[in-house]
Amino acid sequence: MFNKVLIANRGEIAVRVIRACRDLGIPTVAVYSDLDAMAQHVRLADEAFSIGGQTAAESYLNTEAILKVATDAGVDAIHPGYGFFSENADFARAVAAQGIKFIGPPPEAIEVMGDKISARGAAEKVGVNGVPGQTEFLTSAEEVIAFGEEHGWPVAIKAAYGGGGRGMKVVERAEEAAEALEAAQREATAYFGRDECYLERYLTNPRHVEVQLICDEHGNAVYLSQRDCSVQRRHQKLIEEAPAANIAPEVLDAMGQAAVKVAQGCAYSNAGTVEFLYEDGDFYYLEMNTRLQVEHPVTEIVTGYDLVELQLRVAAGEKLPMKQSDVEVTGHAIEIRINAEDPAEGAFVPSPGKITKIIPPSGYGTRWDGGYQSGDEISQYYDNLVGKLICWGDTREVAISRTLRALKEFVIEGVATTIPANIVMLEHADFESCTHSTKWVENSLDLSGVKAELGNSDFEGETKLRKQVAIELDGKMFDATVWIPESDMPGKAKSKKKTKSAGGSGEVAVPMQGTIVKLTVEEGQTVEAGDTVAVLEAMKMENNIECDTSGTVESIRVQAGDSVSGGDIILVVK
Ligand code: MV4
Repeated sequence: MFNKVLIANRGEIAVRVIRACRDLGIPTVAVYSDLDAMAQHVRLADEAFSIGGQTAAESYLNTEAILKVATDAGVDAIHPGYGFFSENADFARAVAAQGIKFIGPPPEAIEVMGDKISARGAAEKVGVNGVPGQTEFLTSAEEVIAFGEEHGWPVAIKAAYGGGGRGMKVVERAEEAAEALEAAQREATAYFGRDECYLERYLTNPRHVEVQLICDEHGNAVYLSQRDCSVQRRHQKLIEEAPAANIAPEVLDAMGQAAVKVAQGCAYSNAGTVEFLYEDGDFYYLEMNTRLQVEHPVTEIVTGYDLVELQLRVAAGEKLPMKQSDVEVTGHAIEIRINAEDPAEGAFVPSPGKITKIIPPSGYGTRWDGGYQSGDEISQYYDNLVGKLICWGDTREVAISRTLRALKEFVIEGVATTIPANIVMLEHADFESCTHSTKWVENSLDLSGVKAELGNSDFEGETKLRKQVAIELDGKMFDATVWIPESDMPGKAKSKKKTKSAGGSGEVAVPMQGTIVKLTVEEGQTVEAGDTVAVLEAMKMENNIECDTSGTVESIRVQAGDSVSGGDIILVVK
């Protein structure tokens, strides 16, 4: 086993890996950006080293700085967590070149699965079917039209080097082909630096079912149940569960075996997940994620295996401790991703800021995997995940009611969270009957009236702090939520972080950190209040930035591809 492990990550996943190492008696080394000097993963690790910087690119994506810490601290392995360097073959190779073990799959397997066309090829090679589609790069809109006429509409244009739904465009009919291809290529270039795309038939109402794998370096692979991750919005998963409900056991078993074949076909080792779309009794291979996933805890709960421990053991050269026939699935587990976002009737507006108080629920069948404690800051520079609530029960029904109990107990103050929306989802009959699909949240769930109590005022004026207070009325205690302007709080300076595109000033500011994908106006052009002037990629989605004054575009201060911070003025209308 390893002598010392560096965790090249932050937040809840860094905390999760540190704890697993500690369970095994392995000392840990954390790295941190300037913003994370006081973060929970830093407090928890045995040693912690600054790598400087604020943005991900300056810190958790700084190979040189991380490798220097690894060498200085004398670690013999690096765990990448998820995101950041977890699926980066170059980083995995750079780590290996220092004589340090990368806790993840071989770089060759990361590469095969990183390119979605070769990933399709890897499945085809072992007889696993993807959605009917192309294995070559798409070159023209005419090809899209020919494919649609042959296989039927709609057709999906996907970025070959993409993932997470970015760069995917759905084409309903021939007339849309040219524009959709242009948009897909533009998005692919903005996110992944390459514009190659390919085609697939588009399934209109699928469920997202994925198979967890663990593979050792001796050719053994087992699948550990499945997860249903169909409750998502704009490719952001909101709720995940294990096992996948409402699917015939033979189908699930075939899916598990297909996943094992895909992994063995590319000499895979360590933890990985094979994603499928499931529709009308059939499943189709989609892609393989070559990392530990956010939602791994639901699998741990129903199978009884600690996935991070298994990752460490197989990376250290140990054989898998189990065979496929040893794996049993018990009960049902549900994970809720709790994000610092105001549900805002379905808009899900980021709500970064200081968590003034957090008391996660506990009790039987309740697990909290978090990355923050009271007083910690959710920074606009990183993702909004506060942590994950995982609840389990003997049956799916029990798991649902326990999750609801726990969510209603959750105390979190200072930032708005997705909890009110999570409650609506779990109480919904479609979720209960497991008849929802990946389209459910966006197309049929009604979130009107669902928002952070009294609203997140961050974009309206002064920042207000949410506070929970107890009120006694007639000898009975009631909980109440109040929002107090920050300037009224004792010892609080007026918030400086607020900047807004002030009505009438003509200065258009972006509401959050991100990348300018496109400018839709030119200098000298006449605009009306409410017109879209730019497209900002932030929080993994494209957001239209509007001007709030009518007039002429006087100056444009950014160009496509620029990174911007929340509050930056990108354009002036006079
Ligand atoms: C699809 C699809 C339907 N048909 N491919 C989105 C993310 C990326 N992993 C693949 N995605 C999809 N690919 C075909 N041919 C529907 C989706 C999709 C989706 C997939 C999984 C989970 C949520 C989703 C939400 C919308 C679309």
